[in-house]
Amino acid sequence: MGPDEILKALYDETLVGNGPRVLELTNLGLEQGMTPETMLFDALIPSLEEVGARFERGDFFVPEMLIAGKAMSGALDVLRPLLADTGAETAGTFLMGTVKGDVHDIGKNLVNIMLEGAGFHVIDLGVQVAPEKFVTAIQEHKPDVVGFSAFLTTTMPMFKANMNALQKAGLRDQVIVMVGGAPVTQEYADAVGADGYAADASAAVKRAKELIRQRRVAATV
Ligand code: B1M
Repeated sequence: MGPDEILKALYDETLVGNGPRVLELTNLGLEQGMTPETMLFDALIPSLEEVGARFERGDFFVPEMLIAGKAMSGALDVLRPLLADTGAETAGTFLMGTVKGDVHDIGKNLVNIMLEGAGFHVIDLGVQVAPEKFVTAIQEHKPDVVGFSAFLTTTMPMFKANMNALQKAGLRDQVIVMVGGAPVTQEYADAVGADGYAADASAAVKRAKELIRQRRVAATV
C-alpha cells in the first residue's frame, strides 16, 4: 500500500469506525515514513468532519459517531508520543478541561498533545468538568493558562459560569483564560471575557505562547 492508499483507507475506516483497522493503518503509515501530521490532517480529522456532516443530515446516529470517535482516539494514542516528542523546554503550565455537560474530548486531547509537543506541562481534568473543579485545580496547580473546551452550542454558556466561578474565588487576575471548541468563535470568546481563543490545536499553542509572553512583559513594566 502506498501513502495515498493508506490515507484513503484511514479516512474510510475511521468513517465506519473500524478501530482495529485504523490502528493497523496508522502503524503501517508510520512504518512507511508518513508523518503523524499528514495522517491527522489529511485523513483522520477530515473523516470525523464527514461523520459530523452525516450526523447532521440524519445519515449517521450517535452510535456511528461514537465508534468513529473511538477509532480516531485509538490512532491518537499511537501518534501522541510522536507528536509530543519535540524535546522543547517548559513553556508554561496549562490546565485543560471540557466543560460540564460535554463529553467530547478528541479535540481537547489533540490540543493537549500539541501543547505538550511545544513544551507545555499539561494538566488534563478530563470531560464534564464543573466550575468548582476548575477553581480547586487552579488553586492547587497555579497554571499559567486555564483552557475551557466546549463542543456543543448548549454547553458553551458554561464558559461564563466558569468565568464567574473564577471571579468569585478571586482567581480571575491570576490566570490566563483560553476557550475553544468547534462551535466557539472569537466573538463568543470576547463576549464571555476570555483572554484568548483558537480555532485549532496549533493555533491554540501559538496563542497560549503569545498570551504568556504578553503577561510576562506586562509584569516587568
Ligand atoms: Co458529538 N456533536 N454529540 N459526539 N460529535 C458534534 C460536536 C456535532 C458538531 C455533530 C454535528 O451535528 N455536526 C454536534 C454539535 C452541534 C452543536 O451543538 N453545534 C454534536 C452533537 C449534537 C452531539 C450529541 C448532542 C448527540 C446526541 O446525543 N444527540 C452528543 C452530546 C453528548 C455530550 O457531550 N453531552 C454527542 C456525542 C458524541 C459522541 C460521544 C458520540 C462522540 C464524542 C467522542 C469523544 O469525543 N470522545 C461525538 C463525536 C465524535 C462528534 C464529532 C463527529 C467529532 C468531534 C471531533 O472529535 N472532532 C462532531 C462533529 C465534528 O466536529 N465534525 C460532533 C475532531 C476534533 C479534532 O475537532 O473537536 O473541533 P474539534 O477540536 C478542535 C478545535 O475545536 C480546537 O482544536 C481541536 C483540534 O484541532 N479546540 C480548541 C478544541 N478545544 C480547544 C480549546 C482551546 C482552543 C482550541 O483552548 C482552550
